[in-house]
Amino acid sequence: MRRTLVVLLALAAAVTIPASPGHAAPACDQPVPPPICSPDDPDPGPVDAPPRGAFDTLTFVGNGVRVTGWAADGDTTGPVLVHVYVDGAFVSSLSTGTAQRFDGFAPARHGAHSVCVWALNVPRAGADLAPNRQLGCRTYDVPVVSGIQLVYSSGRQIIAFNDNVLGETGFTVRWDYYVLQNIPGTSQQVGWPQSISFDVPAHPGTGPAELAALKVKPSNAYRLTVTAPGFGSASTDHWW
Ligand SMILES: [Ca+2]
Repeated sequence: MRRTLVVLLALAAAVTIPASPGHAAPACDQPVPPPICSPDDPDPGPVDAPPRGAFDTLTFVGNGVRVTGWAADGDTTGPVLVHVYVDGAFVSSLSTGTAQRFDGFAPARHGAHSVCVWALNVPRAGADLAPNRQLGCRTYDVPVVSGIQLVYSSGRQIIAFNDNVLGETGFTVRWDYYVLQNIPGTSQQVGWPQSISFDVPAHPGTGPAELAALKVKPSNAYRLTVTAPGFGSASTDHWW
């Protein structure tokens, strides 16, 4: 019995790899059952786990995007940094909070854009760096305003539209119209393009807006344009 034990101890000693700096936790000790460590198959040392996660939702909120998802890294129980890119350009750094979730804002403009989210690797001491991980990309296409209409309320002309801008200083409304002139000696007319503009106050928040038209619609109007200075504009074409 004693002899058997001595032999087993000798075998164990024969396959033990001397500890070396930075190899305090041999990876071969971690799985169950452990793989055999031998001089021919040495302990690879600590391994940096790459971050994981998901990019769950993207919402345009009027002056930027709200992004939500989760991110985690096996090398920390703390927060993980999340970087937001719009059209390939870095715009914002977020951090995970409770339950490894992130829910944050990144500035972004109206129009059609792509948003990609990366989880930044948390390095593990003594290991080769794992790469950062792209958690996904999502796109949005939101105009400054949409659904422009001219409506009437108690005999007044009202410019109605869906306001997709947060923080505008006001809107500029422009009518494009034609002035018709007879062509002498014929029964035909020619139309000369003209325009008139006026400002209307800002609309708080986003959503349906109805703003009084400060100048009535001219005859032969064919286009109504609403501009949010600094954000952009949108038009609707129509013969009224
Ligand atoms: Ca890591």
